[in-house]
Amino acid sequence: RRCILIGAPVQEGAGRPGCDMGPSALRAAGLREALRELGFEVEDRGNVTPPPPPPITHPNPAVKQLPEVAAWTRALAEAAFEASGAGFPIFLGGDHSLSAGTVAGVARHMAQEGRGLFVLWLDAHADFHTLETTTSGNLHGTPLACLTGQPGFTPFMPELAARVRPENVCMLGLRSVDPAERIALNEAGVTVCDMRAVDEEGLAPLLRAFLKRVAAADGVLHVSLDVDFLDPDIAPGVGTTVPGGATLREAHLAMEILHDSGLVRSLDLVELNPFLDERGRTAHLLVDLAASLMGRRIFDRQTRSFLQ
Ligand code: DIR
Ligand code: MN
Ligand code: MN
Ligand code: MN
Repeated sequence: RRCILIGAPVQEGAGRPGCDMGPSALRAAGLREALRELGFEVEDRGNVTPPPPPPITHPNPAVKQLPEVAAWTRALAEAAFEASGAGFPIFLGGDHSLSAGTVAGVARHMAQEGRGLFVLWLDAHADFHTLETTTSGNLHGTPLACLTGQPGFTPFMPELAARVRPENVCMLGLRSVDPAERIALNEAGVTVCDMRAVDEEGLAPLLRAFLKRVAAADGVLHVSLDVDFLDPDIAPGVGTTVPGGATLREAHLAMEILHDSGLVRSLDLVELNPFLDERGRTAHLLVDLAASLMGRRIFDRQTRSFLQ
């Protein structure tokens, strides 16, 4: 029952500055205290510092800050590998490019345990651009393509590319997908639950169907929570708001179901931009969602009953 907090003040992958303050805001909003209240021992390992950026350039001139992101993700993969052997790591972002590192590190640990890693990607966006297809050049739009082995990443991030099977990934909350991402996703075999699916079928059945697959494969789950998964009305502190996101209760319900599944082993909290937040409102919401994922509840439910 140990939680390990790892700060990842990465902002080089986002289009605007401010995500580097995310780890501080999450700490100030009481993440450690909320976890202690749930009975966890909390070990805060502080913020990761990246090694010097490697001398790499990409032929696509749109690509921004690839050396910096490569340095960050390499360091984070190492930190994630170590932490996932010692407890439940929570990675405090930082923009979403960091997940190329954290997920790769967790996947490496789980492979040693003989467990397949599944990933739940809660996001308005697919983050499925390759270094060739990105037009914004913001590398927070690429981590899931890197992790699932889409072409072109290996020369730049050899230790991170293709660490997760595309069939083991479920995206939930999508409502902003670029044309090149749509084409790649149709080929890749990733499970895609867009906001229309959430509206038509409900979040709980979609999530349960995925969790059943994780359990059936004896897998374990990493949750990557992008602030813009949430509706901007409840979570304004992010640089890439998209209207029509998850409601407060949908988000908590997802976390509550995930907790009851007993399958989650690690978590990213990413894209919080405290400069755009309203007096810590979004930071507090993320702390509350993390608490729900880690076991805060209204009343007890029969654990794992949904998996029967
Ligand atoms: C857009 C926005 N697809 C891009 N992406 C993200 O820039 O590639 N925004 N991830 O948060
Ligand atoms: Mn282990
Ligand atoms: Mn994202
Ligand atoms: Mn996003």
